[in-house]
Amino acid sequence: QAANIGVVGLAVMGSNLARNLASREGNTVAVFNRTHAKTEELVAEHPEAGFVSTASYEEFAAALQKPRTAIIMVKAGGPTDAVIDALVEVFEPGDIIVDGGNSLFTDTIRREKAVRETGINYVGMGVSGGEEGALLGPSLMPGGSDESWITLGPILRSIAAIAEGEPCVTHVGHDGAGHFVKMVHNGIEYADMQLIAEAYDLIRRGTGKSPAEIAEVFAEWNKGELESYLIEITAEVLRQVDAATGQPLVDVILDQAGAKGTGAWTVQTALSLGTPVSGIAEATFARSLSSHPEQREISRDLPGPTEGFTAQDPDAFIEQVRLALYASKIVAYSQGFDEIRAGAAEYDWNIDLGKIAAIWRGGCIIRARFLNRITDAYSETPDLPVLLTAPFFVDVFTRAQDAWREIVATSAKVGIPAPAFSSSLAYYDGLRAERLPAALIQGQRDFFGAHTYKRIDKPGTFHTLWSGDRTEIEAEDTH
Ligand code: NBP
Repeated sequence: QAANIGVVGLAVMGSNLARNLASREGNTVAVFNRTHAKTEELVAEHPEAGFVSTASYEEFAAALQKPRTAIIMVKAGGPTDAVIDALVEVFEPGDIIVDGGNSLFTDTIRREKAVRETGINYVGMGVSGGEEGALLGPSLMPGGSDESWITLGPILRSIAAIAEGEPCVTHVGHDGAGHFVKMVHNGIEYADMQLIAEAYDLIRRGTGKSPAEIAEVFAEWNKGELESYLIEITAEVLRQVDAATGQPLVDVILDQAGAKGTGAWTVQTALSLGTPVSGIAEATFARSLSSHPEQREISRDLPGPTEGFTAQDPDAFIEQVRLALYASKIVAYSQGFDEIRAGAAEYDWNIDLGKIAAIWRGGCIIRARFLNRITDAYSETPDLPVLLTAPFFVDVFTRAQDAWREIVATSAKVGIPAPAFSSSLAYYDGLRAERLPAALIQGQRDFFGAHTYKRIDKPGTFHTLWSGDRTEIEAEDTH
């Protein structure tokens, strides 16, 4: 029986995605894994899936209907290149190769270009939702050509998560657009997690509540405007008791956060695009800081504030933290969407930002109620230059204003690190400022490097003769 779709790479993500595909009406799924025993194991464990088992790339290609469509789910980097090279050998023009791994978008741009020359379509696709998402419904962010979307669209729609009746998938844009958007998704995820962690830390230190009690706070928050998967699982984690010690699990987990690199990619890319994703950067660096025990050890006795901290009115304090979290979260998402906007301009992708927020409402890690507001904001003003200026968000900032400032001030005063809260507020105030001290920086740059400056009162580019008589001359624009 010919298969209409194939999966290469049957580790946890690939086998779950293959099972998801097989469970949908009309799909027959061919499967292949470099180590054939894994293919046999999967096929034996899931007879209901009706998999077509293949033992070589040739057999895999022969099992697929034309145009052949294969989704690769292997380790990013060299392994993905190896599989692409093998598939290009056995596929024909018009066939479609989809990379569902966590590839860096610039690799995807390179691969798309190379594969396109053979006449085969290449699609880089971001997949979010982890193992469970892959099995039950992920959020899917495919890039690639319009032609491949015609074949892929219906298949992907059938396996994606559903949010408010809509499948969480859209054709994001050409070549690397899908992996770019997935990368920023992960960056936003870093920021969101860090903000939640800071909120937890402030509440714990400020009120002395136990993790189980704070779990109730998060569970309560999850019923309101902060409702999201990450808030929900935070309550679950805080509630968990360690079987071995009887302690809250969060107290026996080593406080050194790991990272697989997508946060760093988001920040590195933002730096080259000149997009200030300060919340994502702080979140990424906060993980790095936590992971240097030797530096933390030697720094433990550095001077800090003399007085301890207890919130006078714990309930009021918790509400302030909630508002600060919401306002900072809006900043983080606004920054992430700014990076997507800048990436789309740089790489010539036509990305519908409102649609991106819509496909993140289900399946993925940052799924949240408030993503609807982002979709609304972009449908009202598709070319909105700064997402957080949309009326709905302005209302939140109006409400959260005092609490946000109070929490950032308190954290600084009492010595509780809240880098994502405070950098989000600084970004917000930077945007609001009528005049920025950037003018002084331009003056300094002109002083030591003759980098020139522009004036507010007339066009042109100017330089002051700092080491001469300090008169101003018109100069060539050197930025
Ligand atoms: P892994 O990332 O652990 O990759 C294991 C798979 O890669 C196995 O099937 C392995 O085959 C295959 N492979 C390797 Br390694 N080198 C190969 C080569 N040279 N040729 C052919 N196959 C090769 O699997 P995963 O955790 O299922 O993730 C798959 C992809 O999905 C990754 O890119 C990951 O970043 C991405 N992703 C993961 C998640 C998640 O939550 N885990 C979420 C979203 C995306 P073998 O059996 O022969 O060794």
